[in-house]
Amino acid sequence: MNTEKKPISHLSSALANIRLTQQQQPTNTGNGLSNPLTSPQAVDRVAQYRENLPTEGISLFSHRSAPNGFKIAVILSELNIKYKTFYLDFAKNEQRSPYYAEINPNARVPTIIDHDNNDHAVWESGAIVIYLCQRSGIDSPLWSDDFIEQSSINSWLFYQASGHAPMIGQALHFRYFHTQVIPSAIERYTHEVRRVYAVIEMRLAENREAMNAERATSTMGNTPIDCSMSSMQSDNGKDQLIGDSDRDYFDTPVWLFGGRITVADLSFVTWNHVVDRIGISLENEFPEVYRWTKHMLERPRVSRALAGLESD
Ligand SMILES: N[C@@H](CCC(=O)N[C@@H](CS)C(=O)NCC(=O)O)C(=O)O
Repeated sequence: MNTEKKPISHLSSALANIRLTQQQQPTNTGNGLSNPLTSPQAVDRVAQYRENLPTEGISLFSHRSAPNGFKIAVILSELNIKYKTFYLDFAKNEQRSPYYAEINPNARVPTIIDHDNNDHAVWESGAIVIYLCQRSGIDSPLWSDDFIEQSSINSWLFYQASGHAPMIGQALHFRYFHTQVIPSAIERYTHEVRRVYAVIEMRLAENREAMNAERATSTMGNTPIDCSMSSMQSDNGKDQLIGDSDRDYFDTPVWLFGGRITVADLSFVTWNHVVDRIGISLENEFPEVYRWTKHMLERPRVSRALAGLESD
């Protein structure tokens, strides 16, 4: 039997191959801006790009193994916005290029430049997601035209950006990149990631119950005999009746808010994709989160974005 662990995506395999020099280099100051570029060509690449910007669509500054960057690619793809990705090279400290710092003072990815809007730049992934929704128009199916509903979507967006991604990031850091092995730090952040997923699991399970209660109420009394029922042998040899509604109890997708997929759900997908790297099995530990992630990964525009393909 082949016991080699198969990566769940090119994202997780890229992450598995990352070395300290490529990702989290220790820096002297908070945002690392005092750490100069290690290569003059790096300045040129970002500067050159900014001198010859595309005239339409969006430029996305990302990195080939950055879940926060792919998060924006997924949203751009789902909103069907034309975009071009510029992959920064962290090994050359391109994220600390002064040309990049002008559009992202935090020197991280992602950042976007909107060429259809006077080359307006937006940084911080949560802010970018909201900007893209508003840019697409309030009737986007992934967003809402109602400001109360928008606030509920935003709660999940902020939860993802402030609670979910950073905790996984810290767990990865202490597991793979920290200069010393500190078991208590690994344990603390891995535990926190589990807590974050437990909140989501609970929400999805509640939504599934509500969906099924609603279905039961709406069909009650309408069909005295369910024609979709089929016979199946149980362990004790007796026939059992299994209805389609039972069979698809778990197959029907449930979403965080509003009974439909929104950017709130999609903002989690890239990090869910790499969480196995910190020893968490969504399939075994958080079955609703696992099914939810699977439904998102099956969307053609999500898989295209994760494969680095930019438009239909
Ligand atoms: N809060 C930021 C986090 C951005 C972030 O940490 N990005 C990572 C990649 S996923 C990065 O740019 N790392 C480069 C570095 O640490 O120098 C966001 O959501 O945009």
